[in-house]
Amino acid sequence: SAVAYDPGARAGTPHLRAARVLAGNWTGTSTVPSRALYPHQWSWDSGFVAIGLRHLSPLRAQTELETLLAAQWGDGRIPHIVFNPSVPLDAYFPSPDFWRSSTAGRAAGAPRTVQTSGIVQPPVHALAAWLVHRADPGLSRARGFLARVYPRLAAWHRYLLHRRDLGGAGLASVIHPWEQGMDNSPCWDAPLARVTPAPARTFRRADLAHGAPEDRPTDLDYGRYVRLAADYRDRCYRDAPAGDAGAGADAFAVEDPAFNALLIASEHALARIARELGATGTARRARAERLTGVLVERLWQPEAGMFLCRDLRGGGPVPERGVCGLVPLLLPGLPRDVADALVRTLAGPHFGARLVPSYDLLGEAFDPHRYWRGPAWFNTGWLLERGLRTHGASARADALRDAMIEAADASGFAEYVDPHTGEARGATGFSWTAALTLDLLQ
Ligand code: 9YW
Repeated sequence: SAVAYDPGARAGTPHLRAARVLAGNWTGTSTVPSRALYPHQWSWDSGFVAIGLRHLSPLRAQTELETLLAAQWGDGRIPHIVFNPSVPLDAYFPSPDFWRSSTAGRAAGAPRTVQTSGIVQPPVHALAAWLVHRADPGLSRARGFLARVYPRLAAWHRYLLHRRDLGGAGLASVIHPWEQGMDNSPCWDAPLARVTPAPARTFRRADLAHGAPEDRPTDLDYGRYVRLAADYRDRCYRDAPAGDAGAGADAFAVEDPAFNALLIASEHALARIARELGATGTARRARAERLTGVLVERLWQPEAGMFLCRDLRGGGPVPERGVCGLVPLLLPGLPRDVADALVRTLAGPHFGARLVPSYDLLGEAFDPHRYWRGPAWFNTGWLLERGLRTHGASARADALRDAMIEAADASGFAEYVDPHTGEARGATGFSWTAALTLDLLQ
């Protein structure tokens, strides 16, 4: 039967509610992850936000990425936070006076006019730029979008593949849990245990003013995060040469499967961007394929049926199953047996909940409410949905997509949710939850 146009019913759609979240979190040049909890621009959040925003406004999606890239450092790094100068210093910790990018980051080429952090986040940006271009190629060409972002994205990948190849095998390492994006994952417990925490009286957390303490990292974790970041800053954000584990090197250095999978997926995207700009992209595609092989060689664990992190300082694989170990499913060039095993693991006892948990359901540290120690997050869910589709598991991809859309909308676009019940945790009105829901609705 014919359905009459009804603006009232339209107001009730998940699409409109998601769009409203993004409108509310838009500052004019970029999007804050959450008004209350995260009042600045975050690097990988902006990548995910742009992927959703392209369905509402390709121009705003391009602007989101351009604003982030304008804060890139001379050495190629894209900082994990770009600070909004009109937000009071005590609204978020660590604030610009902790990072001191324009002085401590001088040698590494930190920008003079904008304040940023000095660490990085997962490289989802080239993938986002390509998807944003595809949403409106005419506008993108008219604005020279890809031509302007390409050199910056290429420099970003160069930084990660050279300065961050601390293990010497070709993969990028993270030197702080915040760099990997899954802050308090149990994967970091062992590598972090070697770090002497900064005394609690030397810093003041801002997150507890907005979030329930039982949903957030502990004070002890925070002390260690602060120590690692302060040491890096005090070394003027210099990266140690590959293989150097000595006094000048980072206490924490981990090869993470999700970070590297995003780098490889983004390298594939850079190959497409290069082609669009008139080059062949062949060298980049070959590099992406070679790196996929290195990822499997270094981090694939057949007995676990998934990838595990490698702790460069403690030597060897970290025996914890984090969702990061499933994210390489995103890669088209994965060997068939590896992809099949990942699809099985996703449905098995360790990860088989309604929504994909951030950590092993059977793990000792599993907590369905605490941040990256169990709750389901929408960015990792989105990456896995894409991965399932890439490897032909479309019925599973559909089921995950439907469960995510339902949980995102019902939770008020929560930052993270209980993986069994979908109950909201952390902040609501969270940007990447809304953005990726929009993308899944297309
Ligand atoms: C923090 C902004 C960021 C995300 C991270 C997430 C959290 C920041 O929020 O970290 O202060 O702890 O873990 O992935 O980018 O949304």
